[in-house]
Amino acid sequence: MPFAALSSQETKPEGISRAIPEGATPEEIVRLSTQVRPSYRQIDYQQREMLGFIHIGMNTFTGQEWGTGKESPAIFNPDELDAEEWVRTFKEAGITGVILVAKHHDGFCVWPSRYTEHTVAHSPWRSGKGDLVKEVSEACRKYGMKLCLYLSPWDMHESTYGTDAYNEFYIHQLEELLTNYGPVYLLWFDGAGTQEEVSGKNMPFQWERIFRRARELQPDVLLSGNAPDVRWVGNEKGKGRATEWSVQGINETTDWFGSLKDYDHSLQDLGSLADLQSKKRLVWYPSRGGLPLRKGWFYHPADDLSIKSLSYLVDSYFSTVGQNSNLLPNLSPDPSGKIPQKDAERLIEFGRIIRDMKTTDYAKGATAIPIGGWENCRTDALTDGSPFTSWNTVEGQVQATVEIQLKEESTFNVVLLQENIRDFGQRVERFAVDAWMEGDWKMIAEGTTIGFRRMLRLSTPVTANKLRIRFLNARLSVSLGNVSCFRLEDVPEENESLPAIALRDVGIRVSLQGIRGKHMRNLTDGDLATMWSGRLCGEKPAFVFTLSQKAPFNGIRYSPGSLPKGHVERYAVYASDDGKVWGEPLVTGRFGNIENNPVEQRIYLPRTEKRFVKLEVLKTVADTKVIEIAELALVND
Ligand code: FUL
Repeated sequence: MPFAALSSQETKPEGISRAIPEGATPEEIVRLSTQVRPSYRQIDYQQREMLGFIHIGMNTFTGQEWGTGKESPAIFNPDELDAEEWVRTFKEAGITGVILVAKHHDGFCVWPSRYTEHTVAHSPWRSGKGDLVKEVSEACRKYGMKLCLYLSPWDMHESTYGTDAYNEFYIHQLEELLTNYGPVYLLWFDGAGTQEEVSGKNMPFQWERIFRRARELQPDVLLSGNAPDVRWVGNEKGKGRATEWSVQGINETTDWFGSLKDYDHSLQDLGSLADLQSKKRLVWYPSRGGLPLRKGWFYHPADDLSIKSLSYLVDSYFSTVGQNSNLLPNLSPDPSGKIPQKDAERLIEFGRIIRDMKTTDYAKGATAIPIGGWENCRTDALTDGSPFTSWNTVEGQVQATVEIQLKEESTFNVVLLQENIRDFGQRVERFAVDAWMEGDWKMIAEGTTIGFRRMLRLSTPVTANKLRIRFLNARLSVSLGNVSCFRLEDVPEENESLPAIALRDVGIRVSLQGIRGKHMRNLTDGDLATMWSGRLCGEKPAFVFTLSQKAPFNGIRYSPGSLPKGHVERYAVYASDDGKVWGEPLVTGRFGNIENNPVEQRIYLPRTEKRFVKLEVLKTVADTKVIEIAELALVND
């Protein structure tokens, strides 16, 4: 798919947003929503489909997903790190840019920031002379890849975090990143910890000032995350929405918004008319979904056997990229700095499957025949591969049909539809696709929104020489920019994730203390599909493992349930010989990022031999009383 040549437009159009006047009727809101447009940055970004993520930092060396800010830079030493190898891996996978975590929530900087001691300059890596942002930026330049940087707003190490002064500190760091390493394509302002409930601090972020400074230094930079250009799709599983609007409603009055109020990223109907009616402003705000190839974002050896399968990656591609979103696959270098070979191979193979799919567009050069209400019907506009040459219907005409006469009979299993978002915004609300088979039209797919890109993956390949697209409803009028047909190869179904392995040859009973619960068997039956649910009701709520005999163990595995917030967040683990005297905890900790990425968690314990083990719940996500657990196991592995 060719990128829109920005230079051919001569100017770089900024986006268009619209205020919703008080008392606006649904018709007025619909009309206003069709006037909203993406900026040139967003158009470029939406065309890119995917950017690669790289997470390496303190957590790589401590086995955590979120650190504490108290880690010592002395543990950071990825001595075999080769940034070119990382960048080449993404490039081979067909990805055009890399997002490097320059600073994660623990505050450790992988470049030698002048504003804190908590950096690579105080680590043994490259004898304290290393600069990972520089190495990655040079590798990106060499391979023609876009450099993107993640500067976590939440900083657990910096003492000014929670005060006005932190804005200064944060802007200084941003200035370092935007002035020393060449063009930065995207800045990532992660939302985690910017809320008081999570970080324990009410940080008065001056978002507008932060964003304006970034743009002053680099006018082309995209602001993603807790920021106005690109939003979070609402999960970290690489899952998109079947109905995905890039036109979104917000309650903020500025276009430089950081934290959004009254905006729930997890809702399925974001951008629907019902949702827009409760909002004050309409903005172009496309989504993106992250996808760690492993369970978490950072490398943990225990996850070596549970890398996402090829079919999972391909499904995620269609769920996000195929549904008007973008996908960000993540690689996790190990403590040596190398990307584990299996992870690299998996990503490259996934990229090959997608690239091969796109090599032949069976609709390229086909003839399009308008039926009902269309304007600008240049015959090749819909099948020239570009979404920016398009047909549209007259205002008020929200139904229309187009027939696509392929050059020859072809077999395909993916149909790509694109609206011309640059010139018409997003409009289509419902459509169906038919193929001419055995002398008749047969419906092969249907859907709601299209937006920049909607890919319909058919369950079985279709052989036809004619397609028909019926637009059944739209906001004000229909616009269509491109139709393509592809053939996706069969992707083997596989699932490598292992069920939790409990202690062998030792009977273990789990009992509850200060918790009321149902379906105890579901907690330990080895089946992730059956849930235990319970309610915290007493002081020091805990799960107690009683072993039939004293036995060695070195960890606890915990697979959270499916309730959005019903997860354990902070814990302490105790061991005892008699189940009465518990002493000091073996460990205390936090399941970092469990709310947004509720995958199996692992508590590492010093190898211990006792008969009783207690997992005390110190805090749940959002302090909820109700929790749900798929599996809980004491392990020795
Ligand atoms: C989240 C963070 O909390 C995770 O650790 C990770 O960096 C992910 C990309 O964003 O919000």
